Amino acid sequence: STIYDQMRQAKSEKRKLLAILLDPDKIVWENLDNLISKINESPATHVFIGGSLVETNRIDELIIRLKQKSNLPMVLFPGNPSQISKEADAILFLSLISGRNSDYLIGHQVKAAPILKQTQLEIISTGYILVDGGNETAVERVSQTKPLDRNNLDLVLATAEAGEMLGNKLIYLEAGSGAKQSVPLEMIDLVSKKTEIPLIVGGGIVDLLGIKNAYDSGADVVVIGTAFERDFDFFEAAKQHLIENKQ
Ligand code: 1GP
Repeated sequence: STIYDQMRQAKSEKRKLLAILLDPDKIVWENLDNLISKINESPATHVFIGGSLVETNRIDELIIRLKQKSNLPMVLFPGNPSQISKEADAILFLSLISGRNSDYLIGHQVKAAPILKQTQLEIISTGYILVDGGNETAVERVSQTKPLDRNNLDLVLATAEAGEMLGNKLIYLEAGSGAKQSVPLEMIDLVSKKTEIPLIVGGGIVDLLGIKNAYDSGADVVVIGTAFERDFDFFEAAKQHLIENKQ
């Protein structure tokens, strides 16, 4: 079955999914084997690969190395068509539906389509919604779009509903990598209740409690980038943190 079918299945069984986001530019190559072991020891169910701007031309090599030692699905999460790699398993085919920059709504997708036709990649159409996380993040800067107001639940909901009606298979609520504030829990709750398709949430989630709260509010997939990038023992440390909180 496809990666998307597995996501649908997980959602229907209320099994929560966790993606580790790797920015190919931030890979310390000498340390890659260690990074992969830490991913394998973590509760991650998916690896997402990409970034708003990626300069390295070593994405293929990165994915080949990852696949040698990890069985997790490798999913591209590209900021632009140059980040397509045939070595991955699937691609989040994103449209930045919170913004009104036509390049990120349809322009890059038109450029990507003939390239994707030459690959076996599973294409997963994704309505990508940028929500204000309290600071200007790379997505906002690079896409030159304004995030949606984090208090405007109606607008975020209508955007997600439109994405679903347009045929998107996933909705991704994004506060931006390194966001000060992650996506509001009541927003996750509302969107998850009013749409049927799996919901991905990411940006600014830095501890296990943040992950748990997102799941409890209705996220099907949580994405962790910065917190893991800063500390490969994040998932160990996060578990510890939760135990300390209980005592
Ligand atoms: C960014 O949602 C992801 O696209 C992850 O964000 O780096 O803040 O975890 P963080």
